[in-house]
Amino acid sequence: MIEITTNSEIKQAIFEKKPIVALESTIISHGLPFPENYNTAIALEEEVRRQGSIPATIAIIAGKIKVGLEQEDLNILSDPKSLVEKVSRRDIPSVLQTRGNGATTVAATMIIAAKANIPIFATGGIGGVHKGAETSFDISADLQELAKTNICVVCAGPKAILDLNLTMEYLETHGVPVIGYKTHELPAFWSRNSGIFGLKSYQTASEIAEFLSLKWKFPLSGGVLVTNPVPSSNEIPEKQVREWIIEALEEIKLQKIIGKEITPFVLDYIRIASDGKSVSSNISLVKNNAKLASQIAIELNKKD
Ligand code: PSU
Ligand code: MN
Repeated sequence: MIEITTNSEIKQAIFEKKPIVALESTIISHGLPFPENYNTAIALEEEVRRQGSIPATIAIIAGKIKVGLEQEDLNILSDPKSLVEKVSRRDIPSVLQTRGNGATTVAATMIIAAKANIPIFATGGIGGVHKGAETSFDISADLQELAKTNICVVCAGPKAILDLNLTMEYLETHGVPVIGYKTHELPAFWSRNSGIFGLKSYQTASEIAEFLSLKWKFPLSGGVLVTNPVPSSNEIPEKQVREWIIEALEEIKLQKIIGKEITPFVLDYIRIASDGKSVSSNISLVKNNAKLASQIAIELNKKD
């Protein structure tokens, strides 16, 4: 087996059975611009601690799978000059082989968190079924991972650039529960509304922890998606985002952008189109998710 490198704080937290929250790194290297990406990575760890859990940011650094990063690792991941690959499930062996640096997506972070026995994970927005997937077949590996890996992913909904209805259908087919925190309506990343209703809704972290505990105790394998709407003060209304998304998707066709480059390109396009508003919104929602994830980790820790 290939060893996972945990820092002393995470080792001790695992030993003492303290609540831990996994955090991903694609958002640092490919989701946010510099220097906001570095500041956000630090702020997320602080937010997890403030609520009482220990943060474990996950990445591959110089070919080592790391759970819990050092300052120097965060410097590498956030510096646009370092060559950091976007690493999903299929890319893990090649970054190990080249001893490269890899920023892990939701899918890859789930895999590593599960191996490290960390069941709660916070991100911004998950990948999903892209618009036009009936011809492009572009469906994020995040969804397959949710289908099979026992991790609770706390997010602000699937990224609004996706086909949200098809994403929900896909999750239903694969038996992935989607929980709304204080909402029955699926949140849409930068926006609180999507027009898609019918989520199982809970008001407290403790009820969510109970749901997780029952699912895994049964045991039913697979992930759970907790969706937590972006705070109202940093929301971009759905109507406003729609135009930018249409433009961005036309641009990817023109520039023939494909595969794993699509999501980072669209996020960056919308950053420029929104005059940075999408970045403040993204930072706010991911912090909000780190907070809820920390509370869920504490509650889950109380269960046997
Ligand atoms: N959340 C954010 N920003 C991001 C991501 C999530 O706020 O950049 C990343 C996650 O790592 C997710 C990835 O797994 O985007 C989805 O990429 P793709 O659509 O290529 O699967
Ligand atoms: Mn894709």
